[in-house]
Amino acid sequence: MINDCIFCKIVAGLVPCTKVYEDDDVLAFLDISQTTVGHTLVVSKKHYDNFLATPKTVMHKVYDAAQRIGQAQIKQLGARGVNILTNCYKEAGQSVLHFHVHVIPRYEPADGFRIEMYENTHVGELNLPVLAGRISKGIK
Ligand code: DGP
Repeated sequence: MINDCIFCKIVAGLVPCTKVYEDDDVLAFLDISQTTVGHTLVVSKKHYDNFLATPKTVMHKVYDAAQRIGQAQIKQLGARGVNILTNCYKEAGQSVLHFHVHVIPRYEPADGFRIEMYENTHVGELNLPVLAGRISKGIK
Protein backbone atom coordinates (compact mmCIF):
# COMPACT_ATOMS: atom_id res chain seq x y z
CA MET A 1 0.00 0.00 0.00
CA ILE A 2 1.21 3.47 -0.93
CA ASN A 3 0.24 5.87 1.87
CA ASP A 4 -0.83 8.85 -0.21
CA CYS A 5 -2.61 6.79 -2.90
CA ILE A 6 -6.39 7.28 -2.83
CA PHE A 7 -7.08 3.93 -4.55
CA CYS A 8 -4.84 2.06 -2.08
CA LYS A 9 -6.91 3.67 0.67
CA ILE A 10 -10.15 2.57 -1.01
CA VAL A 11 -8.82 -1.00 -1.41
CA ALA A 12 -7.81 -1.02 2.27
CA GLY A 13 -11.29 0.19 3.30
CA LEU A 14 -9.92 3.46 4.70
CA VAL A 15 -11.91 5.53 2.19
CA PRO A 16 -15.48 4.50 1.24
CA CYS A 17 -16.51 3.52 -2.27
CA THR A 18 -19.61 2.21 -3.99
CA LYS A 19 -18.53 -1.33 -4.80
CA VAL A 20 -19.53 -3.04 -8.04
CA TYR A 21 -17.29 -6.12 -7.98
CA GLU A 22 -14.50 -7.68 -5.93
CA ASP A 23 -12.24 -10.73 -6.07
CA ASP A 24 -8.80 -11.57 -4.67
CA ASP A 25 -6.91 -9.29 -7.07
CA VAL A 26 -9.44 -6.76 -8.33
CA LEU A 27 -11.84 -4.15 -6.94
CA ALA A 28 -14.38 -2.27 -9.06
CA PHE A 29 -16.38 0.73 -7.84
CA LEU A 30 -18.35 3.65 -9.25
CA ASP A 31 -16.21 6.58 -10.41
CA ILE A 32 -16.90 9.65 -8.32
CA SER A 33 -17.49 11.74 -11.46
CA GLN A 34 -20.17 9.47 -13.06
CA THR A 35 -19.23 10.89 -16.47
CA THR A 36 -22.06 8.75 -17.74
CA VAL A 37 -24.46 6.88 -15.45
CA GLY A 38 -22.70 3.73 -14.23
CA HIS A 39 -19.10 4.87 -15.01
CA THR A 40 -17.04 2.25 -13.18
CA LEU A 41 -13.36 1.99 -12.26
CA VAL A 42 -11.65 -1.39 -12.15
CA VAL A 43 -8.45 -1.31 -10.07
CA SER A 44 -5.76 -3.78 -9.12
CA LYS A 45 -5.78 -4.37 -5.37
CA LYS A 46 -2.01 -4.23 -5.32
CA HIS A 47 -0.46 -0.91 -6.21
CA TYR A 48 1.07 -0.53 -9.65
CA ASP A 49 1.46 2.95 -11.09
CA ASN A 50 -0.48 2.22 -14.29
CA PHE A 51 -1.20 -0.30 -17.06
CA LEU A 52 2.35 -0.10 -18.42
CA ALA A 53 3.81 -0.94 -15.01
CA THR A 54 1.46 -3.85 -14.18
CA PRO A 55 2.44 -7.55 -14.41
CA LYS A 56 0.52 -9.42 -17.11
CA THR A 57 -1.28 -11.81 -14.74
CA VAL A 58 -2.78 -8.89 -12.80
CA MET A 59 -3.44 -6.87 -15.96
CA HIS A 60 -5.38 -9.81 -17.43
CA LYS A 61 -7.50 -10.09 -14.27
CA VAL A 62 -8.36 -6.39 -14.32
CA TYR A 63 -9.34 -6.53 -18.01
CA ASP A 64 -11.32 -9.74 -17.47
CA ALA A 65 -13.37 -7.92 -14.81
CA ALA A 66 -13.68 -4.84 -17.06
CA GLN A 67 -15.11 -7.00 -19.85
CA ARG A 68 -17.70 -8.60 -17.56
CA ILE A 69 -18.66 -5.21 -16.08
CA GLY A 70 -19.09 -3.75 -19.58
CA GLN A 71 -21.33 -6.67 -20.51
CA ALA A 72 -23.36 -6.08 -17.33
CA GLN A 73 -23.72 -2.36 -18.10
CA ILE A 74 -25.26 -3.25 -21.45
CA LYS A 75 -27.54 -5.87 -19.92
CA GLN A 76 -28.54 -4.11 -16.72
CA LEU A 77 -28.34 -0.37 -17.48
CA GLY A 78 -29.54 -0.40 -21.04
CA ALA A 79 -26.26 1.03 -22.30
CA ARG A 80 -25.89 0.76 -26.06
CA GLY A 81 -22.08 0.84 -26.01
CA VAL A 82 -19.10 0.91 -23.66
CA ASN A 83 -15.73 2.70 -23.73
CA ILE A 84 -12.85 0.88 -22.03
CA LEU A 85 -10.08 3.33 -21.26
CA THR A 86 -6.87 3.44 -19.28
CA ASN A 87 -4.61 6.49 -19.02
CA CYS A 88 -0.87 6.11 -18.48
CA TYR A 89 1.00 9.04 -16.92
CA LYS A 90 -0.24 12.58 -16.49
CA GLU A 91 0.56 13.66 -20.05
CA ALA A 92 -2.08 11.13 -21.13
CA GLY A 93 -4.62 12.33 -18.57
CA GLN A 94 -3.83 10.00 -15.66
CA SER A 95 -4.72 11.82 -12.45
CA VAL A 96 -4.54 8.87 -10.01
CA LEU A 97 -1.23 7.01 -10.18
CA HIS A 98 -2.64 3.52 -9.43
CA PHE A 99 -3.55 1.14 -12.27
CA HIS A 100 -7.23 1.46 -13.15
CA VAL A 101 -9.46 0.89 -16.14
CA HIS A 102 -12.49 3.09 -16.83
CA VAL A 103 -15.58 1.19 -17.98
CA ILE A 104 -17.87 3.90 -19.32
CA PRO A 105 -21.36 2.89 -20.43
CA ARG A 106 -22.58 4.80 -23.47
CA TYR A 107 -26.19 5.68 -24.14
CA GLU A 108 -25.91 8.06 -27.08
CA PRO A 109 -23.14 10.06 -28.79
CA ALA A 110 -23.83 13.22 -26.71
CA ASP A 111 -24.17 11.56 -23.30
CA GLY A 112 -21.28 13.37 -21.60
CA PHE A 113 -18.22 11.51 -22.85
CA ARG A 114 -16.33 12.09 -26.06
CA ILE A 115 -13.07 10.88 -27.56
CA GLU A 116 -11.83 12.85 -30.51
CA MET A 117 -8.85 11.85 -32.62
CA TYR A 118 -7.71 14.50 -35.04
CA GLU A 119 -5.49 13.83 -38.02
CA ASN A 120 -1.97 15.13 -37.35
CA THR A 121 -1.57 18.18 -39.56
CA HIS A 122 2.01 17.02 -40.31
CA VAL A 123 1.03 13.43 -41.17
CA GLY A 124 2.33 13.85 -44.72
CA GLU A 125 5.82 14.68 -43.43
CA LEU A 126 6.14 11.55 -41.29
CA ASN A 127 8.26 8.61 -42.45
CA LEU A 128 5.82 5.88 -41.45
CA PRO A 129 8.11 2.82 -42.05
CA VAL A 130 10.89 4.44 -39.98
CA LEU A 131 8.39 5.31 -37.25
CA ALA A 132 6.99 1.77 -37.18
CA GLY A 133 10.52 0.36 -37.12
CA ARG A 134 11.46 2.46 -34.09
CA ILE A 135 8.45 1.15 -32.15
CA SER A 136 9.03 -2.45 -33.27
CA LYS A 137 12.62 -2.33 -32.05
CA GLY A 138 11.48 -1.51 -28.52
CA ILE A 139 8.94 -4.34 -28.14
CA LYS A 140 10.14 -6.93 -25.61
P1 DGP B 1 -7.66 9.09 -14.38
O1 DGP B 1 -7.81 10.54 -14.68
O2 DGP B 1 -7.68 8.19 -15.61
O3 DGP B 1 -6.47 8.85 -13.49
O4 DGP B 1 -8.97 8.69 -13.57
C1 DGP B 1 -9.10 8.84 -12.19
C2 DGP B 1 -10.56 8.76 -11.87
O5 DGP B 1 -10.69 8.50 -10.48
C3 DGP B 1 -11.35 10.03 -12.14
O6 DGP B 1 -12.34 9.76 -13.13
C4 DGP B 1 -12.02 10.38 -10.82
C5 DGP B 1 -11.85 9.13 -10.00
N1 DGP B 1 -11.64 9.34 -8.57
C6 DGP B 1 -10.67 10.11 -8.01
N2 DGP B 1 -10.77 10.04 -6.67
C7 DGP B 1 -11.80 9.20 -6.38
C8 DGP B 1 -12.39 8.74 -5.16
O7 DGP B 1 -11.98 9.07 -4.06
N3 DGP B 1 -13.46 7.90 -5.28
C9 DGP B 1 -13.94 7.50 -6.49
N4 DGP B 1 -14.99 6.66 -6.49
N5 DGP B 1 -13.41 7.92 -7.66
C10 DGP B 1 -12.36 8.75 -7.61
